[in-house]
Amino acid sequence: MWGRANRSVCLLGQFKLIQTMKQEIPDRHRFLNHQTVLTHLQIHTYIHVPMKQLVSSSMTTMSEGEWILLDFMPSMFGSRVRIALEEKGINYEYREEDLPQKSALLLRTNPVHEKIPVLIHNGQPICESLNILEYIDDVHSTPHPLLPSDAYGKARARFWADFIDKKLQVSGMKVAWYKSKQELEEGKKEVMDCLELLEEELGQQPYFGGEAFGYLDVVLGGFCSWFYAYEAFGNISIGKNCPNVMAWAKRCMDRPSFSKSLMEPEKLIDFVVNTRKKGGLD
Ligand SMILES: N[C@@H](CCC(=O)N[C@@H](CS)C(=O)NCC(=O)O)C(=O)O
Repeated sequence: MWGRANRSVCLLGQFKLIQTMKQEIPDRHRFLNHQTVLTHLQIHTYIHVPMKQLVSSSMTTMSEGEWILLDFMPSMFGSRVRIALEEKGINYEYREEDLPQKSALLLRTNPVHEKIPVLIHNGQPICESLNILEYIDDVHSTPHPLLPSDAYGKARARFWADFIDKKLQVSGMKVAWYKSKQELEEGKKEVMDCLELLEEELGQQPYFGGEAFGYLDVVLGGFCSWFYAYEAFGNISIGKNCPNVMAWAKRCMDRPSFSKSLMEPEKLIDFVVNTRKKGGLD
């Protein structure tokens, strides 16, 4: 069976509201063939484009076409992909997944993890949100690249992105989905520790990369509405110890790419309250 091993870090995976039998993935071969067929089709299309035109418009050609996002609205991982697509001005089709009953398309396009977000560009699936952000940046460098152009800047941005996913996200899960008072207390402390480190990294700059909005702003941007949920459930004030991070979040949330992409904080808090109730946590 595919994807059994990697199910620990997920938004809803902590408590299964509805236990559904996971489907076997009998059609992994079909998935691979599907990719192969598309590749052949694309090659076929390309050889009919005159070489001069192909070279001059190669950047545009790569980013054009059909973009489909398999997603789940409260997800910080999905949110960051939506923000990136909006920042780049890419039109895409949003498809909300029912996570307890994942679509056949999700299971087929992400057979390893069976998780959202999956971005499907011209039939080719890209999985894992950080990987998706880099793909978007690679094929659509306009209006400006998200990742810094220098090697050190890139390495630093990727380090903090990894920290956000391995530390902040995991600690935040404890605050939102705690099963005991002890877990909540632990989560609160860890969230604040993580944010204090990010406060130092941000310093007085408007954005993590400096004056310009970039990659790390997108990565952490997916958490902006969750900050309010952490405050509500943890009874903490992020702005008290991390005023720059909170001001950064507000600055980002004023951007159209954020208002179009993020679930509003009040709705997200309602979602957590209701899901906790349904899951018997409260
Ligand atoms: N590392 C992944 C994490 C994605 C993830 O955890 N997605 C969750 C929703 S937030 C999911 O699809 N969970 C379904 C499951 O675990 O069954 C990424 O960055 O894309």
